Amino acid sequence: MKDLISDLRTDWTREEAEAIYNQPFMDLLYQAQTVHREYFDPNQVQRSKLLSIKTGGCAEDCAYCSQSARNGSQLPAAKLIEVERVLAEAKKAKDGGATRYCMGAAWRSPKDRDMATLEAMVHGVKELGMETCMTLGMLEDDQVIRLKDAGLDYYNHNIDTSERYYSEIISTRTFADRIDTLNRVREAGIKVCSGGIVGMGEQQMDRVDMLLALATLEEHPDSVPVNMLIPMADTPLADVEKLDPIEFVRTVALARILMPKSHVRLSAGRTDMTDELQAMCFFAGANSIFVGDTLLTADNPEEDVDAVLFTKLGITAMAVGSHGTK
Ligand code: SAM
Ligand code: DTB
Ligand code: SF4
Repeated sequence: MKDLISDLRTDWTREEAEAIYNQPFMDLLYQAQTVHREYFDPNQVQRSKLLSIKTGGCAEDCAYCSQSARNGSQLPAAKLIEVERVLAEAKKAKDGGATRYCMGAAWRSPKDRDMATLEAMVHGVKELGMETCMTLGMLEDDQVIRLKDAGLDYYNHNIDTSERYYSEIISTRTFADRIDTLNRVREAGIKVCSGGIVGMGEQQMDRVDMLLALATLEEHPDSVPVNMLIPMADTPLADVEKLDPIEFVRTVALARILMPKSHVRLSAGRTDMTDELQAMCFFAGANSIFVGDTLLTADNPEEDVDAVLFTKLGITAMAVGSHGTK
């Protein structure tokens, strides 16, 4: 094993990333935990809450998603929900200990007629004292500026997989479209949340390349969600072979080592993970989760189940605005 001290590098090479990913598992975990401790308290985990503000009927064809109108699952298309409902839900989430509120919409991109409502949501959630995050699809320059001016702290926009595997998963937009939106968001001064999904039938090199793409952006994303695919009925990935959990932990560890100061989020898929697997992910450097019993459309562990896990592991909640310095 080489040098354990990790700087904020954006010039990682594929050879370096592959060597980190493929080293003996104990060396990988030790390196990840060592890097993690340089920037974070290893016993603190940040908690975000998700809300689907516009569900179903999406024009995109993402092969993993229950909300695409093109997938067989045909989740009915709902309208953008009311601001009051969002604020009532956000208040509950805050009372439950979440520090960041993430509002997600099943859109290719927002329509200009929706912007005023979105701005009001951001404004209202900020007034509750929570960090705000939205995930609305691709954004134009003027939309990014309006959201920034409304007080949006984070924008989630996942690259989902490697550039090589991307067209196997989505045909209605390109990897380059995703990177364009990420650049716009960063240039406007909104913090970037970007990660992807593993367990979609990709190769090991796709997992490595996905993280390499994020780690070689001009700046590392502030948050990197690593989602384990939740197989959705009637989607093209409904019956994909399950990923070996050790590969999942290796992916989390590589994210931590390449992007030492980012919040690495153990995102979708926790309902099917054992306590031991989640503990190993935290040891590998994951330090953020989604809380509450629902993600956007899928189940997530109940609050009391997470509370028991945190107690068992001696993990405490990270405060609002803790950005990777101990
Ligand atoms: N429509 C917007 C977009 O795609 O950018 C925002 C919402 S979308 C549901 C947000 C992210 O959730 C996706 O990019 C994907 O990474 C993740 N996701 C969606 N369905 C998932 C599933 N079945 N399993 C794991 N992650 C999933
Ligand atoms: C992210 O990376 N994962 C979240 C959030 N960003 C928007 C979404 C997970 C969705 C899981 C499937 C669902 O609930 O429909
Ligand atoms: Fe639409 Fe987002 Fe689902 Fe893709 S992931 S189908 S863009 S809601």
